[in-house]
Amino acid sequence: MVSTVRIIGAPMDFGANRRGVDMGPSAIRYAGLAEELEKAGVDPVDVGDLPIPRAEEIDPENEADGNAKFLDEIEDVSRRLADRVAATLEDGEFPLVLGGDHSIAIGSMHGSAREADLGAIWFDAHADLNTPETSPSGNVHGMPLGAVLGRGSFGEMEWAHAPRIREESIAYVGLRSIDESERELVRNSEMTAFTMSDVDERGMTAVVEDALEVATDGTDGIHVSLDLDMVDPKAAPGVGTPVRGGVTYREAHAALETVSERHKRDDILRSMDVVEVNPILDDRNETAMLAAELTASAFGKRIL
Ligand code: B3U
Ligand code: MN
Ligand code: MN
Repeated sequence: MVSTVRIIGAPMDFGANRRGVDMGPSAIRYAGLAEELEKAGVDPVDVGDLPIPRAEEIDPENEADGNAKFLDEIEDVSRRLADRVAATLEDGEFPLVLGGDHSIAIGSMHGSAREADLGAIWFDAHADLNTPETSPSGNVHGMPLGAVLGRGSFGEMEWAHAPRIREESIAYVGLRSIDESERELVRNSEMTAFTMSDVDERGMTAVVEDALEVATDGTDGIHVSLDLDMVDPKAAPGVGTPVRGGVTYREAHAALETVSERHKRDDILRSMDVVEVNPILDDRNETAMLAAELTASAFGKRIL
């Protein structure tokens, strides 16, 4: 089992509709991520942030890049992030990527799937399966799964299609906000979707155990993508796009603890990203603290 966790900051907000998530990596570090990981028994090594231009420095013309805003900038960051993640795995360390908006998952998943058949658990209120053709907003943070699954037309970023990620190896947990057009995409896909109704009916632990079955079946390992907006805004107010009716603080911990229990048994975790923390909207860094704590739970931190 990999014991060194390489923390890679990806302070990118080009994919989101609000400024602020670019400060996510700083806030999560300040909230004590490294200390939390040490409590979980792993060895964190922080390699700092990927250099990312500020939105203010970019020609506003670039924003309107067809129906995918800032696609050129996101393409460049994704390529560099994918290389970093792949190099981390080659060095025998675990890539933990801090966002940033959820478009960073394009780079982290692509890098993680270069040398492995990769399953994924997508903890999120949203399905993030749009493409430039279907997106109602043009925000690429609503499209990362579309990009890595090779759907739609991503132009220069078509390289992001990761053939070693199969739809049937992806499970959503926490869904509750899906665009009208996206609903059919999810229904017609091979992915497994556990919505908030499933969490209500069956409890978080059972749901995540099933999601783990989906993601580990026939794969070499899994990517965990943790969008903090999975959590209810009462416990995680500092996110780019809060959606009421999310999971509680306890359920969120149970979810990540269930991942780590399985990891302890079968060494399944390969890469992870923690995204959409927006310190501008947060309440005394509470959401960043939760992000740090949940990450530690994923790596095995327990109460006793
Ligand atoms: N599905 C919408 C909204 C959205 C997706 N992800 C977030 N928001 N964070 C869209 O714009 O694609
Ligand atoms: Mn998301
Ligand atoms: Mn989301």
